[in-house]
Amino acid sequence: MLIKTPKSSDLKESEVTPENVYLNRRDLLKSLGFLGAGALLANSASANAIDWFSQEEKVKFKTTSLKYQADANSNNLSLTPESKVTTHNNFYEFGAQKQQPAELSQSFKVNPWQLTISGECDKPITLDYDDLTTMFALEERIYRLRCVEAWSMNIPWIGFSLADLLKKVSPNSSAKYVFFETLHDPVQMPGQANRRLGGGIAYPYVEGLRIDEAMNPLTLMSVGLYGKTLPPQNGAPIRLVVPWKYGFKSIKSIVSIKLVSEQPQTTWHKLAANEYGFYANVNPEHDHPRWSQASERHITSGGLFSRNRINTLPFNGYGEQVAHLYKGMDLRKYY
Ligand SMILES: Nc1nc2c(c(=O)[nH]1)N[C@H]1C(S)=C(S)[C@@H](COP(=O)(O)O)O[C@H]1N2
Ligand SMILES: [Mo]
Repeated sequence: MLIKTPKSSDLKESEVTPENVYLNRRDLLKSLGFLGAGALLANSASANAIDWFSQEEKVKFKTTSLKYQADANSNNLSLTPESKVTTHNNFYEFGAQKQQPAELSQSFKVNPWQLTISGECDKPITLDYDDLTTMFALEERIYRLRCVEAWSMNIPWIGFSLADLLKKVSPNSSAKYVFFETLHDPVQMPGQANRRLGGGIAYPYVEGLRIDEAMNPLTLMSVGLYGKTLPPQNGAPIRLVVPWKYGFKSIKSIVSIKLVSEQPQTTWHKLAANEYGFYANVNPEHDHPRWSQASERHITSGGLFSRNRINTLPFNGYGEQVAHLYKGMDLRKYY
């Protein structure tokens, strides 16, 4: 990583680094207060930033291939290319801009890892890193992912049903909801240490589902995508994928799953209850207060900014499998 005033003989950084990466680094430095109007990185704080970046470039995160069976579950959209799935992310723990998670998460440590399943159940367990990919038969599921910001992708995930995991701990009759927590580690997750970088949300990131939503066969615990273990920016080593809900429900890098009796607090709802509900079912008829949810920019192959606008489907196209969960509920009230 070169940040210096170029001599005319030197290559400019913009000539050796892809533009999106280059711009992104500048944005990050700016957001950390390192890039002023004139002087570039002349003090010791900025020297640390340089160390941090060169460190980060030495440690490249490695994915390994996973054995899985393909599931019948498919849809008629083409896949979003892997290069987009892994570079356009929302993972505020590693920065609130789309390219930052891929940039700033590459030295994230996922092994050892512990995932505890506890609360209202008879047999709580803690899974280690190896358990995550060996305890259950892995399946490939191609699911649409619809972000509340009105962009979408179509992603080949690998994982197992959350229901299989929950059955292992024998939930008791008080288990009405499931509460999920992301790792809290400000040393590894710069967005948790820096409010500006982390988008001003409270950490750890938390999410929740009603127990019947959690037990629905579509609800996936994902450990991989595109035939390999998850890269950190997509939520390694294990994340939730709930395809009929807005993407923010699909919490990443989970360390705790707790069966609880009351509806739990969730990160985005806490931040802006009028904009983000607990249910967050994809619903083209219920607009976000600041924008329409009737259509979405579907991210496909082509240049980074080549996107198709498609109509958003109720329950993101999974109504047949999940609409019955909400029978009799006013989905405008329970948004
Ligand atoms: N811990 C955590 N989980 C998270 C987020 C986050 O910022 N932190 N962002 C959510 C949002 S808004 C979306 S759209 C999806 C994006 O998943 P992807 O980056 O794998 O496409 O992750 C969700 N899970
Ligand atoms: Mo999102």
